[in-house]
Amino acid sequence: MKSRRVVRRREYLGKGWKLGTLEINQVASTFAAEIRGIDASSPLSARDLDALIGALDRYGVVVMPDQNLTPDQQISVSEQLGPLENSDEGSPSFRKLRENLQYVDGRVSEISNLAQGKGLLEESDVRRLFTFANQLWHSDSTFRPIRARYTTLSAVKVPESGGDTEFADVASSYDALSDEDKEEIKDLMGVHSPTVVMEAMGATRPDGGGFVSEYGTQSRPIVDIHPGSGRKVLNVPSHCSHIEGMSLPEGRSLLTYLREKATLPEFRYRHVWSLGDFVIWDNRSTLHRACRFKERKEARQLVRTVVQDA
Ligand SMILES: O=C(O)CCC(=O)C(=O)O
Repeated sequence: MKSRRVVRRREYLGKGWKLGTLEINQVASTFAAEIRGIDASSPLSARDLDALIGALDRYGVVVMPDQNLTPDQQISVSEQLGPLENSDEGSPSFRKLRENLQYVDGRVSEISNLAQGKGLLEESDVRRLFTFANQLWHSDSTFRPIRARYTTLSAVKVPESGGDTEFADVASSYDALSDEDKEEIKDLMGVHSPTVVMEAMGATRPDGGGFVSEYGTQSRPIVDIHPGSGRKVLNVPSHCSHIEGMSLPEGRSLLTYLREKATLPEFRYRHVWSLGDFVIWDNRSTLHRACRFKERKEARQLVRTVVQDA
């Protein structure tokens, strides 16, 4: 087997890079890459895994077209990246809401508007809430004690139009902040909770009550350092409800300002799904959101795993 040094040797192809056996083409101005030459349906060699993690450190979002993974294959490749979040071990009420639509294994879930993989969800189905809540910029599971390192999505059904996923590069957007802004936020801690997003959507539980976080809240730095790239990143997802030591309005005013800076159009990549696409993103260096589509008319089904930052 070739050494790690050989894997890391990069060859410029004119439009992209060849890294080991992988061909890597950046697809947005500051981040996000399409990777070819990898077969995610079989166990990745140490070399490909190393190159994939290197690409995630560098590009934040990695798109692998034409993979057509089964849920079991998706679980296997995800587990090569780290331990998986398991909805069977999540909080009981969110687990109920998130109830897997088709899969019984808690390591895999669906982003889907299909009931049991068949007809569209009833208009009153509470699971539709996730379709709406995911339209706010976020980073996965920052409100849980163990946040998400990577999320993977595999496209099983895609609508005729809309339903894209948009990503923002929060390392480059941090770099673009003024020195004054960087100084102001350098030591701040944000407080994360799942309920703030439900409140922002005006959502109530089926019984009409409000949402309560069974995870409590999590304090996380507003400016974090990405361990893979060493770059500073802006950690301001919509689940960040307020800032420690600031009044609610003052903290929310600053968070709104920073979220706008974090998601400026020049730091975005919009992924238009094709059947069989397999996309992995690093939640520590990106924000993401789902884009609207005609969810009362068309089916959209993406299979999802979450690799814990553990
Ligand atoms: O449905 C999408 O496009 C995004 C899904 C999402 O927000 C998530 O998996 O956390």
